[in-house]
Amino acid sequence: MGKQKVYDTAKKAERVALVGVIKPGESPAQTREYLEELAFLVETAGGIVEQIFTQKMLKPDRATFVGTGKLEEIQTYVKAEEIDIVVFDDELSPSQLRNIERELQVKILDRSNLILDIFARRAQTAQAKTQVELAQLQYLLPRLTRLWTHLERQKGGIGMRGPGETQIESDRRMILEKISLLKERLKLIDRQNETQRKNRGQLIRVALVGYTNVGKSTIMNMLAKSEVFAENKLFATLDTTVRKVVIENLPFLLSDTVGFIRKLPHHLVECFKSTLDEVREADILIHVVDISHPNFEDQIHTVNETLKDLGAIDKEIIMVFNKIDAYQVIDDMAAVDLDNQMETEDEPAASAPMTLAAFEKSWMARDNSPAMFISATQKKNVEELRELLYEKVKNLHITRYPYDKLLY
Ligand SMILES: Nc1nc2c(ncn2[C@@H]2O[C@H](COP(=O)(O)OP(=O)(O)OP(=O)(O)O)[C@@H](O)[C@H]2O)c(=O)[nH]1
Ligand SMILES: [Mg+2]
Repeated sequence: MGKQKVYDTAKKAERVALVGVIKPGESPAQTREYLEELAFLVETAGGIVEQIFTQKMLKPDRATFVGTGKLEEIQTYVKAEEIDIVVFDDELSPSQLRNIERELQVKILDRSNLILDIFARRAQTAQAKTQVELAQLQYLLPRLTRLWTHLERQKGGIGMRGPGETQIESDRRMILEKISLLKERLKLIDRQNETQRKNRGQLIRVALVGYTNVGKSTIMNMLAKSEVFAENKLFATLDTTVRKVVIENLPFLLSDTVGFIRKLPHHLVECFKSTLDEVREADILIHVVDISHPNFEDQIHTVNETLKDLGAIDKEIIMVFNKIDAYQVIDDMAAVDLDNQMETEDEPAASAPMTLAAFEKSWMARDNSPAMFISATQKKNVEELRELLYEKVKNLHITRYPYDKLLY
């Protein structure tokens, strides 16, 4: 880990261009947020975003993702500005990848392998490392041909068949063997973790869930007085941490886990299912939201969809709106920077800005799951959160263990 960091910073940061397709019905503000998030992912991976290309399309082009005219425009820019990597906001099919690479002649990444790359850097435990490696190999498998045709072309275009094909076959076999080996290894780790979880006894289990970078680990540290790694980057947390928390004299278990993001690669969700067992088996979920983020309602939606996917949406959920200290009435000047780089047209009027108090009111009226508005870093309304947790955990404990008078 340490070594890797030294190597990364010593190397010149790679220059990156982003490409996104604007779908019908998507507002320019949404598109801007989506691409800002992609830019944040690139920064987290150590790159510098130099330019953003967008194109309005019904759906991405099957062969080249964007239209050929746009691709030429990107090609001209990439050459002139010595861009190292072009990152696409959606997962590219193997043939799209091949076609685009042939045109642009630089490293092409899509959203999926960018996320995989960040996960690979962040993974600490054997479990996370194995999960990421498995996801990477599964991503690679259908794209193997591309690597080899590329190589063949460099050697002088001998054609697609012949020795290249044999090589692909043996590579495929090797990768398949590795995949089944990793799956076995994961099963073993899962069994060990399961035993560990069973040994934890009767304590009520609470899990922090939410979009990436919303403050889950910061809240964990605050409630559990622990020191889980938190920072302003995406996916600071990959491994689940569980701590025993005692409020008044009531103990329960609190877990902090990997954050969600839109368009999380499918393989990755599959591979991380066991890390997310903690969420599936929790009694209460604390859904943390970064209310200072312009797109936080979209993020709530993504988290709810992921929870549905995991079969965890029907649990008791406490909504915690964090970062109220940074909340500001959103005005359109906020993201001028990105606007200048993007060619979006006639922006419709933004929806009426809302004060925090108005938002609190409207949220409480609309949804009857309990909600808290806090600032973890400024310690605002933290006591109220503790009290609410105490009540919820106590109630659950009483219903579950009616004869247990030991605790309170
Ligand atoms: N302004 C403000 N910043 C906060 C607050 N809580 C957390 N942060 C910051 O938000 C960033 C992300 O915090 P984390 O706790 O790492 O977030 P996370 O949800 O665990 O993120 P991942 O593990 O990456 O999914 C850090 O820079 C925190 O200091 C808050 O109440 N107000
Ligand atoms: Mg975290």
